[in-house]
Amino acid sequence: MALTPTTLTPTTLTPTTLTPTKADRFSFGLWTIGWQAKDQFGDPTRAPLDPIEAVHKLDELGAYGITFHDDDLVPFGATAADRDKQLARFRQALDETGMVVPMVTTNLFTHPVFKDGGFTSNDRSIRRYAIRKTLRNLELAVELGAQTFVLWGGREGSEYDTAKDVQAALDRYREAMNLLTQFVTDRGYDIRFALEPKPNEPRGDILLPTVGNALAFISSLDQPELVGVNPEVGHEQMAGLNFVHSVSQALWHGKLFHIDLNGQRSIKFDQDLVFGHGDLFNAFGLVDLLEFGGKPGADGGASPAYTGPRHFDYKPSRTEDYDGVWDSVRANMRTYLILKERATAFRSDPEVQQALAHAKVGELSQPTLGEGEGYTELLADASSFEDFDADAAAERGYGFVRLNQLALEHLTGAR
Ligand code: GLT
Ligand code: MN
Ligand code: MN
Repeated sequence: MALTPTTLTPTTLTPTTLTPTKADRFSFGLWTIGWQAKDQFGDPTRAPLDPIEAVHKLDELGAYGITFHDDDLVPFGATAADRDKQLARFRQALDETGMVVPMVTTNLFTHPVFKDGGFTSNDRSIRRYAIRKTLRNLELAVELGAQTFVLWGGREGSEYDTAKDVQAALDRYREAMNLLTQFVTDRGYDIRFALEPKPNEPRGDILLPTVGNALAFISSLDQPELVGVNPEVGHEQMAGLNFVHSVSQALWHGKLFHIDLNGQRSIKFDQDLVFGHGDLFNAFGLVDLLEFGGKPGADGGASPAYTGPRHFDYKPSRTEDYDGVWDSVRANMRTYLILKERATAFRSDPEVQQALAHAKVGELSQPTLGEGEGYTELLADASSFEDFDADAAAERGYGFVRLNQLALEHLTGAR
């Protein structure tokens, strides 16, 4: 197809559809825009950001929610009076803007006390302290109306196999999770937990490194229904995994309680780039999944697969001043909306529908066995084996490349 200015003019991308509104449910972590860009090798390049300013600015830019770690909002070790004062200021900013707090999380990784972890530290007194710190923050999360409590166990892990009894660590992880779910059940709190996997960094190896590991762990808990996952784009991609597959399986288990959107370019350190600034093709697949991957039900699969917050967990690059920080906030939301538009165009293109049919994508939803059929009937069906012409069936191509090229052309605005 010739790329003329006409064919490259996006028909569905209008300023209106690309302007974020509260209905889009975009949220940002206070630690993302508030990151002062101190890294392993260099000092901060930005001044601290007042959480109150963060609330106002995010509201102005079209986000609906803000999330935080206890220590992002109230500095570690603050007096009770200072804590109350800061929380009052924060609540006022929320009231003034209508911004909500859909998720809260606890910092069990910055203070040196957590150098060997929180819930799974070898030191029992530190494990007890970590649970207490989490319980205090859980109360705050409930007070602020959060529906999800994320647990990223960045320090739960080891560098040396001799230094950590992994099975004992998993016992302690489970003990902590069972206590937390018991606590919210007893108190009647309406909040669920979401474990955030990451393979490594800051620890050499982190426990529950992938979505799959976390899902298996959750099935061993006392109240598994209260615990799901908070997958992050870059964390799965750091392990060379396909994020769309990870999220699909989380959805399949009914465990996608929250999501961290960002960008990552291949297997390396955690880049926390703006959403779409890493593997753009995979980002397209993800938005298509979240928006249009609903299970076929009464509406034939037209409802979104995921209705929770679209939460951005990224780091505005160290090169940026505050103008750059706010540009990066806009970029995250705009990219999501662009991809949503592109996925809509992809889905509604008759040529795509024809290519999907040719690729038999829909046929996979058809059960392999017929109604009431079991192995007896299957064994009796000569057409499934004795008379089946495997060579003939093997000859036909699926046309996946053409389908993927159509996706690329929609993604790039060429169609
Ligand atoms: C930290 C980490 C993120 C987690 C945050 C929640 S903290 O910034 O890199 O991926 O989501 O604890
Ligand atoms: Mn990350
Ligand atoms: Mn994250």
